[in-house]
Amino acid sequence: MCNTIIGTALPNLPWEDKPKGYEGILWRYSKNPLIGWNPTPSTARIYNSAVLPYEGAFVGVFRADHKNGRANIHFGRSKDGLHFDIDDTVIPWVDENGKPNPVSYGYDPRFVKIDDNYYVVWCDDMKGASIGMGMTKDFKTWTRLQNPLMPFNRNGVLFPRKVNGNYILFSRPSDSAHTPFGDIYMSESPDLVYWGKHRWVMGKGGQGWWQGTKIGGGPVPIETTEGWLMFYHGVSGTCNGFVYSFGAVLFDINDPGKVLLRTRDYLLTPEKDYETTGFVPNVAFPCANIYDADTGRIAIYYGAADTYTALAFCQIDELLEYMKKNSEVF
Ligand code: BMA
Repeated sequence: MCNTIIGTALPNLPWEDKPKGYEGILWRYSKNPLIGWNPTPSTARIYNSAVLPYEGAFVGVFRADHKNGRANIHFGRSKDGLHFDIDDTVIPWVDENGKPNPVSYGYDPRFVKIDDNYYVVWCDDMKGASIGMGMTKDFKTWTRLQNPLMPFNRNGVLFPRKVNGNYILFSRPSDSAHTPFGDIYMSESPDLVYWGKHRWVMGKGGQGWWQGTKIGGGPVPIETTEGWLMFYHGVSGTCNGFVYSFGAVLFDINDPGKVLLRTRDYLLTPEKDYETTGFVPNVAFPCANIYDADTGRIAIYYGAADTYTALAFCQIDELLEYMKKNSEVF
């Protein structure tokens, strides 16, 4: 029994033991990728997507690049968290009065359950990249909420509960295009409508180069006895383009803007063919994690090469012990 993750048991968590002799803290699912090219009639690639447990099975919001090259978000279900039945049509968003309110494009969704509501936070179009937010209770009616922040911004990550009476949203302010810079900021709201108390949380850089160009929040943070654990992506610029790896960071439980530990080295960088080869080579982009609080096992869904959906695993105590010995906070 592991008591480090503050959450519920998930005995049907997708899982595979660490391969014998493997020295890393995070290991890949041996049957990756989970989702390959042209997964549904209207979509060319499904990646950078988010999954949550639901009634003994799983639900997810999926970033789908359509066959005209434009991205939008689809809903899907899975019995085992490994095989997905994804709608061929986009999520039918309505406004707060129930009128259709489609998004012009949407990508990199995060999915979070707060009380009995399921919130989607994605990269939205507000005359340029911005944070979109919406919610559903039943995966049938999908209500778009107001955009929480001004453009330009991406990588919105909503915490799974209020902290000190406020909802917490991480974001990565940027310019409109494929931004060549970026740090993670935090905003607070009492009601998911009015956002303020904006502040800087963590920046690119460090001794290593893997996160030297920009960083961005990843999956919904996991509440643990040691703090909030979040995986995040770090980008390095090479003469052949950007390389997206990911690491982990631990924040103070009562002050999520305070970094306690941060992996000095990446936990996963593109190495496998499905990560180094695809629509955009050399991208590993985590958007979701699910976990079993009883065992401390964590499964991380990440997009690979802007083409595939892949899965990796770790165990919370092993990860935290590693982070204590291999942290660089700057
Ligand atoms: C980012 C986002 C991600 C994408 C990554 C690599 O800016 O657009 O969706 O995975 O670039 O192309």
